[in-house]
Amino acid sequence: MSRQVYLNGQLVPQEQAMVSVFDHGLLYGDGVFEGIRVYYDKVFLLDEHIDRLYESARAIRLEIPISPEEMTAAVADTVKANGIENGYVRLVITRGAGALGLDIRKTSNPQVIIIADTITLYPQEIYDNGLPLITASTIRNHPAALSPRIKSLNYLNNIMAKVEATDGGTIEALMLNHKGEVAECTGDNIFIIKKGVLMTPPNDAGILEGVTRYAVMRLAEEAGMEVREVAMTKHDIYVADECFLTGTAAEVIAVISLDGRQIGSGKPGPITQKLLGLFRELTKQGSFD
Ligand code: PXG
Repeated sequence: MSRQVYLNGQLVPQEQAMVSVFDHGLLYGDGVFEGIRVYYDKVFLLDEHIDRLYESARAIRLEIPISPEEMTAAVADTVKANGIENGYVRLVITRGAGALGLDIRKTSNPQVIIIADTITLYPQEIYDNGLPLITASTIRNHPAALSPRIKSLNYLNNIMAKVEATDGGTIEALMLNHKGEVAECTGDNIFIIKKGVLMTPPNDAGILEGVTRYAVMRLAEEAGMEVREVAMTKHDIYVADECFLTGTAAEVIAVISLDGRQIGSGKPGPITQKLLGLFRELTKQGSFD
């Protein structure tokens, strides 16, 4: 089905939604993006995604030519124009076309792109049985090289780790940071449960601060659980009672093994399933307020 794509203030048929081959988004991966879900006609946790988009842009000195309020309205218009009740929204902001060189002062016209489409979900089998993880040899970007907190168009680091996952016969890979600590997966954050306490690596472990991560931490707290952001190593995962991933596409997915070593019972655990249930309730609401 042909989509209406938002491009710089206008909805155009997807065949006409084009950017220049001189765009620094293409030439250098110079830009930022967001991936957001639409559930039951509502764009899920849109404010949180918009905040992260503008923070990512600020971090790379990219000025988005429209305000967050205008972006919010443009997302709603694009979702409506495409009749998406349950689906996916991709926001992309590129640096714009420029000279063949790295100098951002020689670029102009950042491109603002919003795509609304349906989404291919992970097979139900993964939710029922959980996911085996492998550890990628590719580590997460060093924070002093390119902060993992920026959701930039430069995803090669994660793509290389994802290749390791698929080569290893699974769909996600654990990425360690430059200190050998657990960071996150290629497109998902990671959590463990030990003696009823929910734990996840902190920001300074070199992670993208996932919106789903935030939602699950908040839901767990509201349900009376203790939640801690702590540095962890693979050892903590091996000895955890439960382990799961969070992400826009994944929602909440149980992890049943790491590098062939069984975690907990080797099946999706009860707290993981409870949190998935609470998360799915939240998707009906659309936001916390
Ligand atoms: N870590 C990384 C490195 C990510 O890219 C997450 C964690 C989870 O964050 P959210 O906010 O989604 O809970 C991500 C998110 C895509 C795509 O199309 C990628 C993500 C999200 C949506 C779509 O590749 N990554």
